Amino acid sequence: MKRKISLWGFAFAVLSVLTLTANAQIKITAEHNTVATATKAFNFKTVPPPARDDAAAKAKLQLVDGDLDPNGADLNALTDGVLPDDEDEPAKNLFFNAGTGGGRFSMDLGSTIEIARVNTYSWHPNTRGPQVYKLWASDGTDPKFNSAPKGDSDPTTCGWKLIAVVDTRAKQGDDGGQHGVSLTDASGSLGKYRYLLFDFYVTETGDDFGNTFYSEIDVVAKK
Ligand SMILES: [Ca+2]
Ligand SMILES: [Ca+2]
Repeated sequence: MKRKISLWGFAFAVLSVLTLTANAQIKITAEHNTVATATKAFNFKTVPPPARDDAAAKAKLQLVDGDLDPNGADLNALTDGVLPDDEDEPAKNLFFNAGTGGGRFSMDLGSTIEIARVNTYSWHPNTRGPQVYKLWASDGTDPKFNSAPKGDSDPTTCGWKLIAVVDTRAKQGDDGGQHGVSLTDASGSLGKYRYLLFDFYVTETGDDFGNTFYSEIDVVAKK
């Protein structure tokens, strides 16, 4: 288990550097409601609240690498439009298994669409609140396209484009509460894609419980 954590951590450090040059136009908006202010409405300053009828609602999700925590929900919880009612509700969140360094899953939207934004939401009273992840996207047309590249392989070598590296951990102070992230592009479109690939990472390795409680992921089609 220790080995797995360091592997994912290494991949994260390497790819963080690459992203800075790859996607200068992508805007990452990360907002936070503290434990005291978070409510089940998931209201943020500018990040829209989670939607039930977004383009991810009918997407097919597949676990590519890693183990989900049996105390949590399955992948469908990310796109079902259902939100936890309070800050520590394992059954309504997806999270990777305790003691592991996170994992990878894919989302098939069914057809290629122009994506205006991708929003991710999480809620937990302490270190499982913030989000640390990478997102790739693909239209699936590259002859080398692999829809399920394992966690130790670089998706950009098999038809994926890195969209964003997200890290909402506070530089200092409390990370607990609700985190809402919205990925947009200055052009109004993130691009035309059918497949999304997420790597979720632990927020800390001080104990076995660093895997984030993810409540929902929305993919919003450009109108
Ligand atoms: Ca949704
Ligand atoms: Ca949900």
